[in-house]
Order: sequence, then structure tokens, then C-alpha cells
Amino acid sequence: PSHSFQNSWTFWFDNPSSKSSQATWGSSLRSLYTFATIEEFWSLYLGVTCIFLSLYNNMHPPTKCVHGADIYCFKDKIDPKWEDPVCANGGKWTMMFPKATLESSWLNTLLALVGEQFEQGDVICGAVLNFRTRGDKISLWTKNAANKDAQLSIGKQWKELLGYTETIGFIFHVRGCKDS
Ligand code: M7G
Repeated sequence: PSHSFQNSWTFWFDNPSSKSSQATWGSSLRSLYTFATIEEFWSLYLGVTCIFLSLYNNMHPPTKCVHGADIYCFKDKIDPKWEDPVCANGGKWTMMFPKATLESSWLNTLLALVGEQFEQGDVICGAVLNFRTRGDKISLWTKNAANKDAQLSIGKQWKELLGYTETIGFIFHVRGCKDS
């Protein structure tokens, strides 16, 4: 028997080589697979995330083709872009991680998302793992940034889930657009 999630989710991947400017951003962004059961989640997680992370962890130093890459897991029908109508009025919570805790933090974040463990989880759009030379990070994208209580609650729950002790910041996508 398969065990279905409340929502369907889609893994996306972006390749850094063509992500050089705001104008070309998104041209290499690809949706990979959509899943709705725990069985599909595990096979995709192992295929998408683990293979990539093991490459990443075993390259000394990691090459350019890894740095700059992004793995996304978003609710089906929500594109992981500021321009998506659901994301447009939202923002993101971001945490930085050392390599040692990056994978477990990513996995625990995904399990909490697909298992609908967040209270007010309907404001969540998805999560992204960014591989960056200046520090790997995971962000949780939310909608309705104006709903401050919901945003604060999500940020707090996520910090508790991962036992993250540093201060985390919320960035509005609109502001992000203007700044870049
Ligand atoms: P990032 O990958 O979110 O973080 O954004 P980083 O600064 O750690 O690399 C990097 C750049 O990619 C941004 O400054 C934008 O130029 C572009 N970019 C990222 N996102 C998520 C979007 C998006 O949703 N829409 C558009 N148009 N550009 C984006």
C-alpha cells in the first residue's frame, strides 16, 4: 500500500552555469519529478539529493559546477520563483549550515514539509538548498508575508525542528527583486 501525502511535491534542480544574471536566471531551472507518497519521496530523495551531496562532499575542492547549484522541493503547481503568483507576496527564512549538518538538516526539513508537521503549513511554498562558496544554506519559502504571525510561527517551528541556535532572517521576495 502506498502512503499518500496531503500535498503533491515537486523536486527542481538548477544548474549554475547559466545563472549569471537576473535576466537569464531561471533558464536552466528544471522540474525533475512530482511525488505524492512516502515511497516515491524516498526513491527521489536518494536519487536527487544524496547523489548530489555525495559528489559535493567528495570533491576537494568542490568544482564550479557544484557551487551555485540549487535543489528545490516545492508544492506541486508552485514554481520556485519570486514571479510565481503564489510566491510573489511571500518571502523566505534562511539558515546557513556547515557541511556536517547540511544533509540531515535538508532531510529533516523535507520530512517535516511533506509530513505536514508545521502548524499553519498552508503558508509554506517549499524549500531550497543552495550550494554556495560563501556558505551552504537552506531556505523555507512562504506566501503571504503580510501575515506576520504565521511567518514568525513558521520560522520558530523550523528553528526548533533543526535545533538551530543562531538568529534567522526573513527576506521578502519583493525587496529581494529590488535589491538585485
Ligand atoms: P539566490 O540563488 O536566491 O541566492 O539568488 P544567492 O545570492 O545566495 O546566490 C541569486 C540571484 O539569482 C538573485 O540575485 C537573482 O538575480 C536570481 N534569482 C534567484 N531567485 C530565486 C530568483 C527568482 O525567483 N526570480 C528571478 N527573476 N531571479 C532570481
